[in-house]
Amino acid sequence: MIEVGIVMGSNSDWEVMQNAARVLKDFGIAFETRVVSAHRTPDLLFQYAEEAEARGLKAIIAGAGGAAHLPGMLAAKTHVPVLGVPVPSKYLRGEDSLLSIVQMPKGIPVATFAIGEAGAANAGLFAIAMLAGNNPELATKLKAFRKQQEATVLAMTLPEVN
Ligand code: RP5
Repeated sequence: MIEVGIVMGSNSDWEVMQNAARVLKDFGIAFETRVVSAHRTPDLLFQYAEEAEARGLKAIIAGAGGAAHLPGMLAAKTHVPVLGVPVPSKYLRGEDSLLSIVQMPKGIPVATFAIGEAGAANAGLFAIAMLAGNNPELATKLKAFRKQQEATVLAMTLPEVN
């Protein structure tokens, strides 16, 4: 059963959002990817959000750029947790996306991540952490991932100064 939905406002967001998909795939999570535009396909947005809980989704990772209403509107229409990823925009480098996603009114939360690739990857990891609460095997994988990161940093060296 699909546990996580990854949605984005345009296929132009894929370069960033594929980082969430990559993380979920590496951890063996069943996920789906969809283009759902808040402004251009609002009916589809409502349908996706309204069906999410009954379809068994445990989290929705939503990425959008510019006037990024997709995560907030999804959150308005479903109780499934929404993880918002600000996609870098052409003119304002994603600061518009970030502010559009993070400044939700009290009562309708969207967990907001960093602009771009790191945000997409971290949204994937955050969804995994949510699922790991009920899945000991997944929790073990997450701990191993953290240990691997730790080992990588501990093995880092710096050049000598001549
Ligand atoms: C937003 O507008 C999308 O999320 C995308 O980041 C941005 C540009 O969309 P395209 O013009 O590339 O389709 O809705």
